[in-house]
Amino acid sequence: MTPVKNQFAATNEASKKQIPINPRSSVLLKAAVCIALFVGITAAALAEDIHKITIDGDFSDWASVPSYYDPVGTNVHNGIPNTHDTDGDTSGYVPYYVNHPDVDLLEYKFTHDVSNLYAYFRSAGIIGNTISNATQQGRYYVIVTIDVDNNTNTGYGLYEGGYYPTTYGYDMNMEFEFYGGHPNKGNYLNHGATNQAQLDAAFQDQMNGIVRVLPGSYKFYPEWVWFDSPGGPNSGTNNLPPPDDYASIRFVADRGTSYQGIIRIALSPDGHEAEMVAPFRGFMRDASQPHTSAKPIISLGKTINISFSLEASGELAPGGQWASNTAEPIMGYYLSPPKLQISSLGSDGNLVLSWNAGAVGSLLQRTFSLTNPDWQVVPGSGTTNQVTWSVGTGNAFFRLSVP
Ligand SMILES: [Ca+2]
Ligand SMILES: [Ca+2]
Ligand SMILES: [Ca+2]
Repeated sequence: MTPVKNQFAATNEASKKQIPINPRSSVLLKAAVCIALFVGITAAALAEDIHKITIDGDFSDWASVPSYYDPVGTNVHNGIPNTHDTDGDTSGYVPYYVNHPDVDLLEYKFTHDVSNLYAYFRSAGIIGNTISNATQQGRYYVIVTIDVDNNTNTGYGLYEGGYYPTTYGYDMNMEFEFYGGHPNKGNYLNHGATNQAQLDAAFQDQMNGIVRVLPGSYKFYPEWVWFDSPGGPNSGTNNLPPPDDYASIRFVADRGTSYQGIIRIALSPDGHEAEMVAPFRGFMRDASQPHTSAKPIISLGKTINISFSLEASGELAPGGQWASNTAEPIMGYYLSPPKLQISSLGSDGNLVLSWNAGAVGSLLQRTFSLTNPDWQVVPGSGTTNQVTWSVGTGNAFFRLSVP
């Protein structure tokens, strides 16, 4: 088989890295057909398969995603009461128990596809449950905090926000706010500032579609809703520069006006479960120039660490107090590219190439030679995850191109 490393190296897309993985390729060689599969590298980190999740309140699409669990009720974990106050902001603070079933996280999951992060929460009580009356407007937060560079020297430690048990290195959030009895907004946050001057610089960066991953703090953060449309009354106030000039952002504050951007959430009919999506693009791009080729902060092939918290005010809680529940983080989550594989070779000589169902939208490309390759999209491959190829007598090379 002709070495293809150099051809691959000409691209930036993680999904195109080459591993000859399938033992059936030897069969193919006997048939005088050399099949090169360009798939994701194998990582030592937690490499979960990609899944396509629909944000619709039906949780059957999560069935094959691995679960993580958090204690219930008055249980203590790592010396920290399960649901607790958020009054502390030091690493050594030991919070006290607050009875607040709505934020009592029991189970959580995380997955991704080629362009989105997805989080799943199951609570003992009702997610997003907030009071609304003449004098009270309740607050509820579904929070996913991400160490986007797998580096504890950037970002902040959870304790600064009153979240325990604490872990470190969190740079950005995807979160959803419920306020005064309704879903209010889904937004991104950047925790890469430790003072007002750095915060001002971060706002300027984000207006230009840039996030710098820097040492940060809980206290100083821009918070924005991303819209896949130009600015307007119900969308952004800042149009973004190319290559994101189809989009706009609006800086938001908690308890503010309601906006529907690209971070979305759906609850189960009983309110115990939530599924949430945050597209990669809302995490913006790094500061390299020109900006049109700046790298996305979140993309396939990266390894991230992920913390889950539920947090709410206390009007509807038996304990009557603000409380939160933070889970053990998912460490070393590898954003695996879709896997291209040969799923069958029929006696008729037909070859079935397939890739993850969650990666529908990717394009299968083929070339007949790796010398001056002419990669052509296999017709119809963009709407399926399986293509049948009639094997001839020459060579054929395949790769999967993610959107
Ligand atoms: Ca669903
Ligand atoms: Ca819990
Ligand atoms: Ca970090």
